[in-house]
Amino acid sequence: GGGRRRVVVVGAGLAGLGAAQRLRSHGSLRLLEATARAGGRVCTRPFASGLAEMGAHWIHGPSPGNPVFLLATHYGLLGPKAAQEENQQVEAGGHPPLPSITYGSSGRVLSPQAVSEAHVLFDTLLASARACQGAEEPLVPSVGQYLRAEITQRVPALGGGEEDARQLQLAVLAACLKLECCISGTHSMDLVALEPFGEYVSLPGLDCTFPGGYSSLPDCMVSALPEGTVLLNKAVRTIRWRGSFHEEGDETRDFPIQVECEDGDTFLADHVIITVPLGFLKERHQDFFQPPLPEQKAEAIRRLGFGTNNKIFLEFEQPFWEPQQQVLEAVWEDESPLKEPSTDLEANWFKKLIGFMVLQPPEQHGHVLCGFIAGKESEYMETLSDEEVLSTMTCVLRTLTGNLHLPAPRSMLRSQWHSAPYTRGSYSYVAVGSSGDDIDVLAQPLPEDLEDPRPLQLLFAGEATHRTFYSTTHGALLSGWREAERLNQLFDAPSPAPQL
Ligand code: 6YU
Repeated sequence: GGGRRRVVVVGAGLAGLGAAQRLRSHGSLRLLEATARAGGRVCTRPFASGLAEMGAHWIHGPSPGNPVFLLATHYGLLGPKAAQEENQQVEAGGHPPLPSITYGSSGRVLSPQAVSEAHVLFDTLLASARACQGAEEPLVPSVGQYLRAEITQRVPALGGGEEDARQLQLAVLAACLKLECCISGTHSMDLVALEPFGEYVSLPGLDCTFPGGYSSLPDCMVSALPEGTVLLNKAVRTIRWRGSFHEEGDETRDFPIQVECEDGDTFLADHVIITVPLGFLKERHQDFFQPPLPEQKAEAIRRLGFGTNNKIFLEFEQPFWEPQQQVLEAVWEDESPLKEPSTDLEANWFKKLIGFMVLQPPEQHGHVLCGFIAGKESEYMETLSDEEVLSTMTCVLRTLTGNLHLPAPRSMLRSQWHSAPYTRGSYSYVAVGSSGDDIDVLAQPLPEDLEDPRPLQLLFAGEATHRTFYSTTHGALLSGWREAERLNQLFDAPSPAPQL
């Protein structure tokens, strides 16, 4: 039975907490978390007069097929609007249509009609990129190359063939590509593989947020676990597996695994569920596992993509936007998807910023904008001081609004996911040179063969192990449940006859 088996879960994000929640052998369960809090990439911080989501922002597709939506509803964490049936049926494809205004780099508001024309074209091209799934041999390897080829074909007709209008269309399309980089968590769409792009599944429902912060969900999950299950500030250094380890003074019980922490503590186990981010695995997998992982698994870790998307929160004394505006989009008018992007990060990093979302409602948050920026420019931003980021953002907003006297924000807060030693980026994507099969390989337990005398020593969960919901909180949660269920089945199975 499962009662005598010792299970260690590494990482207390939604995958680790989900696994702990579902395991039916709580007596000997330990959840080791490197940082001082549970939640991982779900991380709510106080900011201005409200809250700032440093990581996950929305429930993508809040509908009955979404386990995060169901769990949040069960704990009573969602607002009345999210609970409405019609809200759950909207097919928004992940992008709620919010009232927006688009600023150009010449300091003017761009024609909503021109902007919307480019958006409609981009959405059409993106949908056709998704439809390349299963294509025998896609003509180009990446989503970026595919989109550029399609845009190139349409250049003569763009903007009705008039030169200035055409350039504006191209500039808006360049901004659309940057937004797509944020969504995919990548530096460039040229890094995102075309053929598997359509494997990602969007659930129905109008994306919603947590009124009390996304962290209210992992907080509830921790509270529901037996006291003492989660150990914080317990960073795992090495997982020794395929071994034979004993507690001091007890030679009768033999464990295949020893988990060694940075502080010298060790935990013996029969099974370890590893939920550390792919970014951490990419950097550390070679010495994190002793013996090292089999080559096929190491290859999947190297090949799959893990990039950076960060947020910059700005608090203002007074709003400079109209109350109905919810999105302020930024377009650099001389850009085009058909031109090479600048590589001078120091001079141009801020141009990767896609614009800002207005945090709602202002009565709760104050006058707060949330900017998004992905890729190498985002990683460069992480190396700057708070003062430098704040003054650059002030310049950007003055340029875009054409108001050189726009007051500087009162305060600033930004995420730094690439520098975070236990994350090393934001979320995973299927990179050029990899496929959905790599996700499945990453998810395979070791040893997988249930006939092995000590099967399922290492189990792998986390958003990057979910083939259709990677990069999301529901993908993370489902992956944790999946691995818990795998162990539950092993525990429930009749033990093989002892071999004599
Ligand atoms: C979502 C959203 N969202 C924005 C930003 C980020 C992410 N996501 P965790 O990292 O949580 O847990 C692992 C733990 O392990 C952690 O606590 C570590 O400290 C610990 N650890 C590491 N090493 C250790 C060691 N050695 N020892 C012990 N412990 C160790 N998801 O649903 N809605 O709005 C966003 C967003 C800025 C950074 C997001 C969003 C992603 C989720 O946050 C993320 O997947 C899960 O929280 C991960 O949970 P976990 O348990 O796996 O790891 C076509 C197509 C395209 C595909 N993409 C489209 C979808 C768009 C995704 N959108 C995201 C958007 C935002 C804004």
